[in-house]
Amino acid sequence: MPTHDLSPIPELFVSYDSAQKLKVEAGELVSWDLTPRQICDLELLMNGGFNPLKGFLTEADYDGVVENMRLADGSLWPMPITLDVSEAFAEKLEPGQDIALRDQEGVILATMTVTDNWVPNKALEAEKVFGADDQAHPAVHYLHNVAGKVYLGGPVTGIQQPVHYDFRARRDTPNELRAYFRKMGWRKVVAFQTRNPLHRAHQELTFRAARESEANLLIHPVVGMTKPGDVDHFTRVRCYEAVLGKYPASTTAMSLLPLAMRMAGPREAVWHGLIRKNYGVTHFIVGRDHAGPGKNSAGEDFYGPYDAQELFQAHEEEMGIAMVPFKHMVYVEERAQYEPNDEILDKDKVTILNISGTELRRRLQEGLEIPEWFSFPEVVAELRKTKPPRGKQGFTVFFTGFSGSGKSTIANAVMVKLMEMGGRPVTLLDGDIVRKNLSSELGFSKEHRDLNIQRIGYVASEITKNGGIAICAPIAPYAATRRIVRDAIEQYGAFVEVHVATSIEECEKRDRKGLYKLAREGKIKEFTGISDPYDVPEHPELRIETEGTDVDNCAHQVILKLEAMGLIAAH
Ligand code: PPS
Repeated sequence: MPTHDLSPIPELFVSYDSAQKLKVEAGELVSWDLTPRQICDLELLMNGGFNPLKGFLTEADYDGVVENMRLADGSLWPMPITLDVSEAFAEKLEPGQDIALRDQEGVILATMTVTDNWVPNKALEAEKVFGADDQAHPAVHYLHNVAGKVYLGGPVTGIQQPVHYDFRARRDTPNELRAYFRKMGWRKVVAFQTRNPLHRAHQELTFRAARESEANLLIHPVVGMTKPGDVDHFTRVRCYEAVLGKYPASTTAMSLLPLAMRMAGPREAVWHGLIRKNYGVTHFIVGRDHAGPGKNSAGEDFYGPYDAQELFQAHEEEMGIAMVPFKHMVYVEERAQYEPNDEILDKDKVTILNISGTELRRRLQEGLEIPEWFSFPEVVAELRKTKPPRGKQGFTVFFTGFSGSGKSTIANAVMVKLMEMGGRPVTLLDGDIVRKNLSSELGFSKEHRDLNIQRIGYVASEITKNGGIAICAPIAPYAATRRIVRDAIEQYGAFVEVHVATSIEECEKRDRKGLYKLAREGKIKEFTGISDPYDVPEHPELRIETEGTDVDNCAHQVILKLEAMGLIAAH
């Protein structure tokens, strides 16, 4: 049994007076504007959540962590915490140079002495840390498409915490939670990590876990970054607050963890355990498929269901935090209570009820009943507020295909049909319109095309978030960029990718704008399909063959798809 040492752990902050002085001096330094994920990592580095790390990993530490989950000095650490930057930024730096780390508004949060500056082997990192170099894994996708090419390592000096305006009273540093446990006399604390709303089964299992370990309970949800598509943390925290009142008085606390998850399954479980240990926790609940990223590109799970529990258990002693395996709880109708599935001996005589995550999302999307045995009415009401039925949510239809494939014509027809139906505002972001109004300075290099598509994605995601319909019709030749746009939009509503699959031969034959002729003559460079690549979408929601089909019929196929997806009411 781990001893419960609640003395303060080291932080990376300097004193208030030194911070004021350092902040002025840091104004002169070369500065790096942190990404949202780096801000999360920096917060936990500075406040001791990532103890024993003293900064972003050096190359030697990184190599050890990737290879065998150990820092160069042999300490257990499963996750590379790296400062990824662009090549252009890295080139400017001298070895040993101090840089300022700023948040997205330009506030200096810390300085860092750059001792290491290297180009990582990302494919190897993906294989070792996430189990496969497969971009269906959100962290592998991030690694290859969002993270910079170069990593910087070195010690960090903390000036101030990132500012949070939301739920301030619910945010604690490791030392604040340690002090709270000391004050309350909580000698054993079991933590529950979550990125989802809590329903009755979770309340049952967490309380049982605490009772069985004779411990107090800490609900410790992640509010940094979770899996794309998760319920936003504002909604979740309101849900958690409603559930908190269902536990017996003074047995349970809740605190928000500003962690950027990686969904790395087994390694993530060990990482979560080490972080909780820093927060002064003695026991940690690990469930089936803990921090699982979903299916890989072959449609199989990335990790086995108990891999996380096994890896955690193998390091439990060294970590100094005990694992409480998560029991799969189901509702037994006859006894009107939740019971662990593997402890029900009379399964043939009772009715076992369960609603899966997918089924819950379906019921919310379609505005169907969610029974009281499954969740608390307050939680359901919160979820319904943020997730109205699909027919009332915003969405984006994203056409992609060669120039002259018919994207704009079909998009226009779809827009008119949707406007005729009414109900939600419709905006058309056609390739040419965007290039005139949003991207007039851009050309057709890969970099410029990516910027163009990201701008379209940004506008479409804002429209979707606010309940409108965005219809986009750019060429969007790169699969990775389309994926980034999809992830951004799916946080708020559906993303319907429509591949207008007109062949390049047909487009060239039609040559409506005379551009193909110019491209063949070499007068237009980097022309998609002629002298520039196009990644054919592998799994679009809809593929339209336009050859031999009139526009009306093509547009009708899109409308039928939208109806089938529950996005518009059937007529
Ligand atoms: S991209 O790749 O998504 O940013 O392209 P997009 O913004 O949709 O712009 C494509 C329109 O610009 C014209 N055009 C070219 N297309 C492809 N390659 C090159 N080099 C090029 N130069 C100009 C072309 O008319 C496209 O319009 P559409 O509506 O697709 O025919």
